[in-house]
Amino acid sequence: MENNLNLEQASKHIAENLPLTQESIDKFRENRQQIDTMMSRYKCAIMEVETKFKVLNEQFSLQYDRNPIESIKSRLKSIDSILEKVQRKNIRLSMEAVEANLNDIAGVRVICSFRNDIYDLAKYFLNQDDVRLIEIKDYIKRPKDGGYRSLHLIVEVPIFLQNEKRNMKVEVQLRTIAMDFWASLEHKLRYKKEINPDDAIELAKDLKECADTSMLLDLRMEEIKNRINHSAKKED
Ligand code: 0O2
Repeated sequence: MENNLNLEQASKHIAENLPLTQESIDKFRENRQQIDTMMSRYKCAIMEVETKFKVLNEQFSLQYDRNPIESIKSRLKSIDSILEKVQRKNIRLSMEAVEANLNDIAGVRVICSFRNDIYDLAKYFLNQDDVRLIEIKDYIKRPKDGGYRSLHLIVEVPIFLQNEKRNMKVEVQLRTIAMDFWASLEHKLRYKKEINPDDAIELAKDLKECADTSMLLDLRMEEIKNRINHSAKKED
C-alpha cells in the first residue's frame, strides 16, 4: 500500500476536526524532511520482515511440499492516520513521541492457509535472534467481542543504513484466509458512517455469526488437511 504523504491536507483535516493545536501541527509539518526519513526507515523495516517470512515460506515449501503463506500485504500508516491516532491517544506531537508510542506505523499482514501455520510461522520468526518481541496479542485464542481473529506480534527488527543500525517497530498480523476475508469486509463496513444505529446492532450480530462460521470453516479445513496427510502417510 502507498504511503500517503499529503501532509498539507492531513494537517488541515485534523485541525478542522480535532483539537490539536495549530502550532503543534505547523511544527510537525516543518519537519517534513524528518518525517520522510522516518517513513522511509519504516518502509525498510517492512522489507526486512517481508523477506523473513518469504524465506520461511520457501523453506517450508522444500520441507513439506506446500506453501504455508498465501500472501503478504504490507502498509505504511498514512500521515493522517498517524495524526488521528496521536490525537486519540493523547500523544505529544513530536517525532520521538510518535516513534515511541505508535507500534503500527509499519504493518505486515501474513495470510496463511491454516491456523497451525500461523503459530509455526510466528514461532520460527520470533526465534530469529535479530527479532525482538515487544508484545503479542492472540485474538485467535481470545477473539474480540465483534468476532475479529488474528495473531498480532509487535516486534522490533534492525535495519542497516549507510552508517548506522536502527531498531524499528513493526506490527505483524498473522491470519488465515477466512480470518482475512471476514476482517477485510468488516473493516469496510465499519467505516461506512451513514449506517443507522438500529441497523448497526443487527449488522454487528450478523457479522459475529459470520465470524463464528469462518472459525468453524478454519477448523474443518485444518481437520481435512490432517486427514489427507494421515492417509498419504499410510500409503507411503
Ligand atoms: P488499519 O487501517 O488496519 O491499520 P493500538 O491502538 O494499536 O495500540 P489497538 O487498537 O487495541 O491498540 O490494537 P489492536 O486491537 O491490536 O488492533 C490494531 C489493528 O488490528 C487495527 O488497526 C486493525 O488492522 C486490526 N483490528 C483490530 N481489531 C479489529 C476489528 O475488530 N476488525 C478489523 N477488521 N480489524 C481489527 P487499525 O489502526 O484500526 O486499522
